[in-house]
Amino acid sequence: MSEVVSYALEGDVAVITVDNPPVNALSLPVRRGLAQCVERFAADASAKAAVLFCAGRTFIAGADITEFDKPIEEPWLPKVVHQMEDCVKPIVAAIHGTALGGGLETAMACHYRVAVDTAQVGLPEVTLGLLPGATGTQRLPRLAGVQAALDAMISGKPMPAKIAHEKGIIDALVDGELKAGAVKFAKALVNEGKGPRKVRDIKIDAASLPATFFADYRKSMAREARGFFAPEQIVKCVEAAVALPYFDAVARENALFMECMASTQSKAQRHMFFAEREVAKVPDVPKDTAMRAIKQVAVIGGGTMGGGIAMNFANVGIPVLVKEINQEALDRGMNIIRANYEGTVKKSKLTQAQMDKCMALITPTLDYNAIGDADLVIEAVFETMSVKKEVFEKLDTVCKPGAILASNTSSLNVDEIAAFTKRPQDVIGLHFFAPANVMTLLEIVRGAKTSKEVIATCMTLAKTIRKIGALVRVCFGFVGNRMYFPYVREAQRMMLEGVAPERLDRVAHEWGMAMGPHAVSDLSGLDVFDKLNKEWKDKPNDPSYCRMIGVLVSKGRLGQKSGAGIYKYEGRNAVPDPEVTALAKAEAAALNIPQLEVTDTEIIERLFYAMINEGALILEEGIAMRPSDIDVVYCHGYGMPRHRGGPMQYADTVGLDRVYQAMQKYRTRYGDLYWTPAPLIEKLVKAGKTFEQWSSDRA
Ligand code: 3H9
Repeated sequence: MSEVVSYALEGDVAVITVDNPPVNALSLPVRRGLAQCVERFAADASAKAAVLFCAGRTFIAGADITEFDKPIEEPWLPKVVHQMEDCVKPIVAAIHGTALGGGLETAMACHYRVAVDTAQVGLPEVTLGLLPGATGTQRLPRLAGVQAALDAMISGKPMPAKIAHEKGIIDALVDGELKAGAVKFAKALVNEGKGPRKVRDIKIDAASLPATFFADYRKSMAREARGFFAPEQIVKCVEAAVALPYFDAVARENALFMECMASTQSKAQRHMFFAEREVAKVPDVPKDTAMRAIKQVAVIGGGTMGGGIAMNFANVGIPVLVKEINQEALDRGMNIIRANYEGTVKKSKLTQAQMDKCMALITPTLDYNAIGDADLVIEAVFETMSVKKEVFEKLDTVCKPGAILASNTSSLNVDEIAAFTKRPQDVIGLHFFAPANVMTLLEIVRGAKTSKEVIATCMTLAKTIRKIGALVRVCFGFVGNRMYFPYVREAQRMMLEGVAPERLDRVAHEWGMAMGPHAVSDLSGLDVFDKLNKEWKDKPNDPSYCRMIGVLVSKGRLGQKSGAGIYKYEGRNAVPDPEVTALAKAEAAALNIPQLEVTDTEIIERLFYAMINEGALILEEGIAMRPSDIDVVYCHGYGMPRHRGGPMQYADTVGLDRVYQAMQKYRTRYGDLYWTPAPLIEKLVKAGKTFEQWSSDRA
């Protein structure tokens, strides 16, 4: 028998147990083991029914994602699930933890399903650029109905066992010990003479679907699915479920699954799955590093950023003080927080009682001494070193020993900030992204002297407040903003060369960015960029560098907030402004910058290759630990679509040799200043390697 799947008898019930830590993924040995155990059960005259149970923390959490880059090895999952379904004696799936993807597909091939009420079930394949490829697209519509099945598969979100029970996916909820409950359920089947029941035999009531059902569904998912390949494939599978005989539809599912698996999108999304787990691992900070308890937080500065940061802690039940310099600013800040929560209540995403609980955890204060007991203080004040100095010198005097002193700086030198205190080991950067209560990224900036204890505490804290923490080192702009500057630089330069802002933004948006760079600049405030440029000590010696930002700011065009920036605004609607085009033309003439015919391909190359080159420099300097950490930063903090997998994965997809050649082309046109390929890129091109290979070579 297999090492990861075992067979035992409990009276006349066979218990087939999968034990493949950590999440019982359906690796080849599990599939083989399942096939063998089902065969043994079928042949075992003493067993009248079987229970499929999983050891450890969860039921099967899906196919083994690590196998998707390798050739398929038999028995492939669709074959195994049909073998189970065709068994002439009943099999009961006993679900705890998360039955996901291939896990739920296996459960749906069993004849009955029971679960503990803490379990969750779902088909999250879409998040990996895949579709449920082991008959899930055929079975879920039969059990839960076409609409509910599509909703589950297109969102990829798991549902609690109770809901799954209501929808008919689960037959019974088990109180108490699961295995015993499932065996009891199986025995009752035997006693009542109930045999196997095949989900595939359930008829889908096609006549009850409106004629426009699928067309309407496609429209309704268009926004969420923009640019992604898998959602449309899933809809096609469900159309097949409705229109075709079961096995024809399964063949269609299989063909569409293979297309997904071979796609660069799925490769990128699978890369993101592992990147998001890898990012939490810090080689020089062992897992058992002592951590500090964070029971009280204080935020210095109650502006939009400070307020958003405070909400993160209140949302998870951690009391937080918000300190401002005067009552007016404090009231304004608290009102913004309240309005934010009210908006969420209005959208029914929070109850009034939950909002009240959160608000009660946020205490406004004007008194520095009030924060003396805080375990973590996050400064979110003006982005100027002199202001940071004032705050950190004060924190050093009022905070208790052992308190973590964090700066929400988006670019400034954390070591310099740490030096304003006598406890640099306790100082760290916690860079939140606006809106801080929404964006999932937290860039955690370790200074030269930040202690491992403080790093470990902050990495764990990121998870506590439901963010993804990416650990980086000190440089101007850290990882995210430092790579964003060349991207904005190219967007700005192309404006001078005659590329209309709305065209450039459209091309970037079509590539997959949530918003184009000009629209983001206007949203963040052109003055913010202008100030950052002024704070940057090693700014490129180039008068054209982000020229239009300075010009527009000098004319009071600060972006959305002033009603005009790169665009003019009618409400929140950005409208192209001929005045800006004329200004850009005049500036270009003054700087002797020729007007160019720039293709869409060039727009993409210049925006993203400039970013990628900076990423390569960042890796060489050790500012980011891995290329995949950079990808996490970009997909979680900068609106890059998961189907691209982040800038470094995108570079690998395009091919570093192509990136390199394009850079050489721009180097010839613009000179060495911006377009000299990073030595790491040169090295990898010579070796014929990718960033990913470079990363795994070093691991
Ligand atoms: C599928 O099923 C396709 C089929 O339809 C068709 C086939 C023909 N494979 O997340 P965690 C690893 S597609 C391999 O930190 P948690 C993970 O990398 C699949 N490895 O734990 C990590 O490793 P490490 C559909 C996997 O408790 C460790 O397990 N299923 C897999 O926070 C712990 O993971 C999904 O998409 C896997 N499937 O969350 C579900 N899953 O320790 C994917 C996890 O070395 N999984 N690992 O860093 C999850 O959503 C979460 O892992 C889960 C547990 C909720 C289960």
